[in-house]
Amino acid sequence: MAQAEKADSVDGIARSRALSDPEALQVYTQMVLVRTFDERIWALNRQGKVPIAASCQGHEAAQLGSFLAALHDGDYYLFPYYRDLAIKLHAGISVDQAMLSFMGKDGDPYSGGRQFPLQGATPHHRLIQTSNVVAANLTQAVGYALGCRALGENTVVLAYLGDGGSSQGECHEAMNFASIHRLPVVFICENNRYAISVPLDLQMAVSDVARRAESYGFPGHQVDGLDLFECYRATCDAISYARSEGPVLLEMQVERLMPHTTDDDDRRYRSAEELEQARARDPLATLRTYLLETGHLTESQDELLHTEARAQVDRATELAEAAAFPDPSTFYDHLYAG
Ligand SMILES: Cc1ncc(C[n+]2csc(CCOP(=O)(O)OP(=O)(O)O)c2C)c(N)n1
Ligand SMILES: [Mg+2]
Repeated sequence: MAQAEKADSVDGIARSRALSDPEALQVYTQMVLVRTFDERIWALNRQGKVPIAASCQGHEAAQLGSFLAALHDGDYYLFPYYRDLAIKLHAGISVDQAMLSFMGKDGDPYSGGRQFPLQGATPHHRLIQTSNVVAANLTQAVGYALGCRALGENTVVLAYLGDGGSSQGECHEAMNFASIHRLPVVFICENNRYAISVPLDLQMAVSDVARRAESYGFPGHQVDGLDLFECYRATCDAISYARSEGPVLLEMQVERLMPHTTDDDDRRYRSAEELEQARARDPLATLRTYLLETGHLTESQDELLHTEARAQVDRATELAEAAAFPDPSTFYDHLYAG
């Protein structure tokens, strides 16, 4: 893992500080919790208790590395997309709340069990994801950045998308507009090389997503999205750049370790060998090895972390299973102003 002194970062962008090893251990702890939760909702889906889920397995380093850079910066706003479970769980949504949302229970803090899990806005977490319409969050993110500027605020906006999202019309509009007005937006593309079953070469005729930025007049950079330290560093740099110069695109190259959603069967379009190779690059396992090898984690500490994460997710599962579904008499609530 390339934590320490890498060559100067992306061209034209000042270098910022690296994530320390103790901080990486904290992120690892959070990653273990996210992975335990992610695996649980998948199992609960197979038991008929969670209607649908999109896994973030393989995307965790990109999501948490970028989020942490924003958190350390302090003045940020997040427009994630449906796969950004790790961001949402780190940004302030508790495991208990998330489980209520995935089971569609009344206590779901977003929509009271009416919408796709964890979809909505929690301004106190500086987080908005109002729908699963691919790339719709990007125009909203850019609009938000423009609003901040109008109010004289210095907020930087992180707008997340997938590789498929980069081929969407709204992505073009958002990037074009952000560039014309030099808005402080960091576009973070989690490139897992699939849009559901459609591979990258059928989505676009250019070799990489980062190159798209050039046509809008701002920089685009490829980042090893499986390397937490690189994701953190690249996002720190991108945030500084966005504040002083305008938008920037980071293409974080990740692996999707699960099917598109719980409704998908990826064996129809992805070979077992390909999946095996992706699994060998699992960012959680890579970070674990790094922490063990550098003496920041022991096997027994690691076991304890997993036991604690399981206990937390077990408790959330029990709570959510015992919780009530929305009362049918509230069906029309929040739809029409009274
Ligand atoms: C505008 C729009 N078109 C189609 C869909 C259906 N859809 C949902 S997810 C998805 C694929 C998106 O792939 P990508 O952006 O690469 O994100 P990933 O799921 O791989 O993280 C599609 C086509 C949608 N939700 N919105
Ligand atoms: Mg994709």
